[in-house]
Parts: sequence; C-alpha cells; structure tokens
Amino acid sequence: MRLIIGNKNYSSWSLRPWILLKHARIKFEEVRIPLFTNEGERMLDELCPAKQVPVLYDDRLVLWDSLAICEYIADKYPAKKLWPVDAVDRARARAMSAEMHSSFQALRNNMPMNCRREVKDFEPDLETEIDIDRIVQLFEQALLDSKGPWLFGHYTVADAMFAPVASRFKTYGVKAPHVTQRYFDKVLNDASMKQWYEEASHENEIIERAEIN
Ligand SMILES: N[C@@H](CCC(=O)N[C@@H](CS)C(=O)NCC(=O)O)C(=O)O
Repeated sequence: MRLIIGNKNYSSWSLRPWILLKHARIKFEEVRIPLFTNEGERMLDELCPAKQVPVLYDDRLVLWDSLAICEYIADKYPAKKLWPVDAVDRARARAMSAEMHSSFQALRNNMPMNCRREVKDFEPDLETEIDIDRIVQLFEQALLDSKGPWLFGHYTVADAMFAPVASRFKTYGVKAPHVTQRYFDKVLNDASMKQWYEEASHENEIIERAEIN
C-alpha cells in the first residue's frame, strides 16, 4: 500500500488516513508531495487523479479522497475495528466523520493547520466561533457517552478525521472545556501525532496562504 500525502506541516487531509494507518499498525509506503511548488505540481499531475492529496494506491485501486481512504482501510482490516462495533455508535461516528469532511469551512479557512506555528492573540470571527462551538459540542457529547479516552472508546476513523482539529486549537490558542481539552492532550501526545509533528518540523517549505498574521 502506498499513501501519497502533502506537506506534513500543512496538509490536514493527508494527516487523517496517515494517522489511521499508523494507529492500526498497517505497513505502508509514503510519498510526500511539496504542495504549491513546481515539483509538487508535476507530482500531483502524475500521482493524484483529482490533483489533490491524499491518494492511496493498493494493487489496482487508486483512491483519491481522505474519508474514502479511511473507509477502505476499515473495510480491508475488519479485525482492527476501525469503526465502533455497536451499530448506534458506528452510525454516530460516521455522521461525525462526514460532518468533518463536509463542514467547518470557516475553521478551515481561518485556522489552517500549521503544526510549526503558535499564533498569539488569535481572535476568531463569528463564523469560526460557530464552528468551534459545534466541534466542542460534538466532542463533549461523544466523550461523555463513551467515557473516552477516544471519541468512541477505542480509536476509530472519527478520531483520525478530527486529529487536525486538535492541532488547530493548539496553533491558534483556542481554549476548550475540560473534557475536550483532555482529549486534545491525548491526541497531541499520541506517538503517531508526535512523529507527524517531528517530521513537519524538518520541512522548510512555506505556504503563504496558510500563514495567518
Ligand atoms: N476532499 C479532499 C480534499 C483534499 C484537499 O483539499 N487536499 C489539499 C491539501 S490538504 C490539496 O491537495 N491541495 C492541493 C491543491 O489544491 O493544489 C479529501 O478529503 O481528500
């Protein structure tokens, strides 16, 4: 299996399937594309059907979307239980993952993932506040129901889909209520996340549009 990803510092969509594979201890080869460079454009043309990352190659399958990749990994390795076992929890985890995939545009635009940065005195606008509040509401509900430590007890696709959110709250110094903050601390101190951060810290490309003030 080969996963094509973008810059670790910036590419939140790449982090999702990457961290799911790491958590599931599934071996894969990784190819990094430096986005918004000439070399990156050439690699996107060659490797990515939708000219975006992530893309998963597995035998004759070429899969070009982060959530579809996570779904495929969960299907291919049922013993890893990458969705909750309980049907009601599984439905909720799918709804949360789908909401992450399709919503939170203000948060994405105004709080782009940037693992290397700590932005001081960030003041979210109203739309971003609404996204932040909705995310906290989702986390508090899932964590109070499951009792943690992950959103649905054990690690699932939902945790992978929301991993970049923990990074964003940290970068922009957004405060979260206790239960959510404890979850973010777990996400950020997780060995796979630390590896991602470590590798991001060695990258030297700057993507201007992702550098807020
Ligand atoms: N819906 C896609 C979104 C992927 C996406 O937006 N990827 C960004 C990087 S995080 C990208 O490839 N940008 C490069 C470009 O648009 O040229 C997914 O979930 O996989």
